Amino acid sequence: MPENRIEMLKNRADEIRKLTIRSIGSLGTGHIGGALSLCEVLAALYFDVMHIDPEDSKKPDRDRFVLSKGHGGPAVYAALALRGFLAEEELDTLNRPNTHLPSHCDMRLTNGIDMSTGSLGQGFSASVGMALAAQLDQKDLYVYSIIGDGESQEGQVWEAAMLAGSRKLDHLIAFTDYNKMQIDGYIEEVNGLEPLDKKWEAFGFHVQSINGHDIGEILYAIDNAKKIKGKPSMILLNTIKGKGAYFCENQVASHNMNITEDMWQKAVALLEKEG
Ligand SMILES: Cc1ncc(C[n+]2csc(CCOP(=O)(O)OP(=O)(O)O)c2C)c(N)n1
Ligand SMILES: [Mg+2]
Repeated sequence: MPENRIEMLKNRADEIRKLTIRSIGSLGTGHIGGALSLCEVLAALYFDVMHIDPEDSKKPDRDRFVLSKGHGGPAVYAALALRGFLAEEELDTLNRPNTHLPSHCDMRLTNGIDMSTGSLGQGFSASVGMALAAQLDQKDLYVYSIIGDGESQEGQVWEAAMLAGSRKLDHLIAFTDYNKMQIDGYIEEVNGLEPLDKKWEAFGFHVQSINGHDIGEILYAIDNAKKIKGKPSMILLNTIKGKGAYFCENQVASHNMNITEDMWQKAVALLEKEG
């Protein structure tokens, strides 16, 4: 894989991360942990993989993206802004009155958002519906969908998975943001998911488990997923909740927390120094 392609995407992921810390930080509160675990996969999807066009954001044959764990919306807004779907200044309106950028994704409000999400489980069902519709219409588009590991404790996820496997939706490429934490604590302590790969396989998915912060592994896994015929794909992204923010990295408390001006500015400055 060309080195400069990976470097470009790493830089995009860094930009997404800094904008996300800034937008949630300047609001003073939000779901920062589960937004920061997404930065690399969003960079790969928005800046390499997906066929989308900011000039024609509703193009019927575009690839679809659903952030089923809708509370990670701010990271998607950062990606949309960098990709030209939104003005970067809009990020400063996050979750404020009359904003187009609510804390959770809303397709009625935000250019580039394909599905409203936030009620865990529903976004993945919608993704399966989109992939089924594309299959019936014989369209070649892909549906990319990200669920949370805590979200995977919702029964609805598995109903949708059963349909996707049974209908052989090979244009559905799903990801689990496997950051090992949910709102109430560690996944394994609340309601363990292991062996998660075997569960998805049993539902008819082709499964890969990778480092979710490694751009090269993400691109390789998506390429592999596209080669698989007759099965939907699940890519388990082993990630770190709160990745890159010194005040909450790998902490359960990162789920939804208060952030001072000092905290977010220092976090962004540290990332700039590293980068
Ligand atoms: C149906 C439903 N039940 C409960 C919630 C409240 N809730 C919001 S986030 C969350 C935890 C999700 O954990 P996970 O999917 O692991 O997200 P992440 O770790 O990526 O933040 C819960 C229970 C919700 N949004 N929807
Ligand atoms: Mg989680």
